[in-house]
Amino acid sequence: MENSVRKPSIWMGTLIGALLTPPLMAIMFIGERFAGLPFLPFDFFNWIARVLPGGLLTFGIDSMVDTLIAIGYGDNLDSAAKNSEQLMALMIFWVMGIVFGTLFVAAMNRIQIKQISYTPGIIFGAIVGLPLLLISLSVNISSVAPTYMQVTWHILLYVGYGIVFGWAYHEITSPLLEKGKVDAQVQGIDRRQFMVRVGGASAVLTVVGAGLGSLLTGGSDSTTPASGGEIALSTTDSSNLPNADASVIPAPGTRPELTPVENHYRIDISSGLPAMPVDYTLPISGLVANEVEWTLDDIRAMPSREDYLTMACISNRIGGSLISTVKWTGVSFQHILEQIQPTEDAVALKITSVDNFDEYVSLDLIRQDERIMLAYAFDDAPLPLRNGYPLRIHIPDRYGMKQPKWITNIEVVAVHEPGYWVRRGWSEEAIVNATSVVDTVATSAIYSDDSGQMFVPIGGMAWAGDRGIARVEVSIDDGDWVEADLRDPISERTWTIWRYDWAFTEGQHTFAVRCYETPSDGQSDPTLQITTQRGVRPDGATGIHAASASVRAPEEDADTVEG
Ligand SMILES: Nc1nc2c(c(=O)[nH]1)N[C@H]1C(S)=C(S)[C@@H](COP(=O)(O)O)O[C@H]1N2
Ligand SMILES: [Mo]
Repeated sequence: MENSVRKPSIWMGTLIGALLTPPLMAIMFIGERFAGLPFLPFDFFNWIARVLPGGLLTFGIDSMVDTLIAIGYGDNLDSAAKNSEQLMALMIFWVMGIVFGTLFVAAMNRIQIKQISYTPGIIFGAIVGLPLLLISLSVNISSVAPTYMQVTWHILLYVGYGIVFGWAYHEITSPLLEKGKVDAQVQGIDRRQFMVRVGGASAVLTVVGAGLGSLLTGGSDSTTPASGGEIALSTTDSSNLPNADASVIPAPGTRPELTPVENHYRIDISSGLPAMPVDYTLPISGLVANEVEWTLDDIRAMPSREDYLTMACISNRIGGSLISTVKWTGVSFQHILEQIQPTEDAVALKITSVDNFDEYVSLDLIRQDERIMLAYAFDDAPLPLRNGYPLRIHIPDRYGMKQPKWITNIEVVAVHEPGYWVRRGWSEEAIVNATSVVDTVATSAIYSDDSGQMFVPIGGMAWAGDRGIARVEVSIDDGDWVEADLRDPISERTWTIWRYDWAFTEGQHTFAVRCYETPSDGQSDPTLQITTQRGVRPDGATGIHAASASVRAPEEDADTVEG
């Protein structure tokens, strides 16, 4: 009889994998929302991102960013990038399910099974599930469920997944086993009907699961600490900033001088947000006379400093959106060194984060610069989870890659080693490059002076870390560089808003900008920003930003700026 059994094509396995994997993801999603259990597609993706060589990863991210900019997501790059990263994670997991489905049917076709048995399915579930479980246990930082729960949950899920695969295989072969020789046509119809039913059930389960899961949350991007218990409410009133009396008014359409905290850019190595323990403490150990383990309240009770700071990602492109300005509050690391008393041979702090990100900060640098801080607040409210709750560091004049978030441990060590991104080929010092950007050509704010001459306000920002902006110049249609007006910045470490009101001629024009940073000695001439176009890797982008706009007299005003 067995000779008459026509084995299903392995493409049936492909289809089964494609159909059965989305419901598995949906159930995992519910588990994550309900019980804080790991969501394996994200864990798997984060793991791949870590084991891939740095260059390959950067290439992948660069291509993704290029695509996002090309399809018009340039303004919202960081959240668009996170979303596409998550989409990519789901796709990869699905494709994996498809591959496994194919292999499963191929394997089943080789072993002759005479009656229904759960064993092959369970074995299959274990083969797929075990490595994923181990990966999850090693990289997951967002789960709040105890380990035994995580293990039990995934064993159940994968045994179930395997059993359903086994059952599906049985269903597509059993009519033949039972009825013996059946003609190919009947066989085809049976299989087709079966697949349609599985597809329907799979679609229902997936939609219900995803819907239920998202009902349980405001989205994983919530700014409320998952387990910190504090709600971030900004109390900073932007009409009350230190530069409130500045005479230069930003051109309409210039970016907000103070970034609303919820719009602060976000860049990190994981697709999800980590969970921080409710009873968080910060241990500082290693080469110190006085080991400490501080609670957040201990740290908040220390003498604090407040600084308005602009921070940018080293991956920010010229004119990009990975740059923001808010008020930071924290404790000077000089104060912390006094408490812990590093020993003679101590050289650096090794800072480790919940996501295994790490960076080193030299003690000499701290001793020279009281501004290096352990920060706990943005705009007077606890750090949002996405921006590093409960503690992060800030070092003046460095790109974000030098500023770990979600700090869980500080060890005082004798050797300054390269940190997470430095090991992956990025700049060792990561000193920010001076940069300037055209935000707006405010064609809707065209005005005329007494003589009837019409002007269009042009504006944007310039930033050079803690070095300060001495001068900004604009060039229209490659003409001479003319000086723009500078608004007093909120602080010497925030971006400077500039404005230039141009006596325009109608038409399509190009507006380029460049800045000069204040020389460190305060004596010599200001230094021009690097104007050579250079990509972000490894030292951060340089080059001139320009925008083009069509400018007409107000009757038929055009309001378009193209980067
Ligand atoms: N723990 C941790 N800290 C981190 C990172 C990270 O991936 N993990 N990314 C760094 C990078 S590359 C940048 S640009 C800044 C971004 O900080 P933000 O997300 O608050 O804007 O965080 C830095 N600190
Ligand atoms: Mo970054």
